[in-house]
Amino acid sequence: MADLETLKQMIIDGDEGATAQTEKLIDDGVAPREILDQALLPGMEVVGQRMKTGECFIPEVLLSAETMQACLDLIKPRLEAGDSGTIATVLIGTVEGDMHDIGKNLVAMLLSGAGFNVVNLGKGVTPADFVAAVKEHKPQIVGMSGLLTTTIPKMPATIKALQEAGLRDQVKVIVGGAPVSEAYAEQIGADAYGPNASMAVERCKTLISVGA
Ligand code: B1M
Repeated sequence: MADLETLKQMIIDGDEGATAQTEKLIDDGVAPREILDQALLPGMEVVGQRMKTGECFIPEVLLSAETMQACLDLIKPRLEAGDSGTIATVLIGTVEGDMHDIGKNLVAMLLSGAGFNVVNLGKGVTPADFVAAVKEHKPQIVGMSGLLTTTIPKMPATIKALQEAGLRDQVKVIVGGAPVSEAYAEQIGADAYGPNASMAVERCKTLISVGA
C-alpha cells in the first residue's frame, strides 16, 4: 500500500510528519501489526544497513529512531489492546552500557498485549539493578535485550548476579537483540532466546507453559 511505503520512507528520513501519517493509517483502519511490519520495521532496517555502510551517521539514525519511537507510541495502545488478564510478570531491560531500546520496548508492548504484566526497567540496566528489581517485583521471567557485541556479555554477568543473590531458580531468563543467537543464549545459561518480538512472546508463554 502506497501509504505504508510513504511511512517507511518517513522513518528512513526521520521525518516528523511520520506521526501524522501513522494516525492517518490508523484512521483508515490499517492494522497496527501491518503498520509495524510493513512500514516501521522495514524503515529502520534500511537505516541500519545505511549505518553499516557509512551512508548515514548517528544524528540521522537518532532522528529515525526517535521518529519510530513516536510512531510506536501511537500504535502502542492498540497493540496492547488484546490484554486479557495477567498471565505472569516479566521484568525487561536493555543491559548495562547499551542505549538501544526500540526493540526492547516493542517486545514489552507485545508481551503486554499478550496479557503479561510487564515491568520495563528501561536501558543501561546493570546486573545489580536487575537483581534489585527481581527482589522488588518478584517476576516469573527476566528479559534482557542487547544490541551491541560489546554489551551482551552483561547478560551472563546478570545471570551470575542472579545466581549469587540466590534468585536464579525463581526466574526464567529470556535474551534477545540483533547480536544474540540461540547458541549464545544456551552458552550463557539463559532459558530462552527471542529472535524477534512475536517469537519472544511465544517463548515467554512456553517458559510458563501457557497456550504453547
Ligand atoms: Co546503534 N548500532 N549504535 N544506535 N543501531 C546498531 C545496533 C548496529 C548493528 C548498526 C550497524 O553498525 N549496522 C551497531 C552494532 C554493531 C555491533 O555491536 N555488532 C550499532 C552501533 C555500533 C552503535 C554505536 C556504538 C555507534 C557509535 O556511537 N559509534 C552507538 C552505541 C550507543 C550505546 O548503546 N552505548 C549506537 C547508537 C545508536 C542510536 C542511539 C543512534 C540509536 C538507538 C536509539 C534507541 O534505541 N533509542 C541506534 C540505532 C537506532 C541502531 C540501529 C540502526 C537500529 C536498532 C533498532 O532500533 N532496530 C541498529 C542497526 C540494526 O539493528 N539493524 C544499530 C529496530 C528494532 C525493532 O530491532 O532492536 O533488533 P531490534 O529488536 C528486535 C530483535 O532484535 C528482538 O525483537 C525486536 C523486534 O523484532 N529483540 C528481542 C530485541 N530485544 C529483545 C529481547 C528479547 C527478545 C527479542 O527478550 C528479552
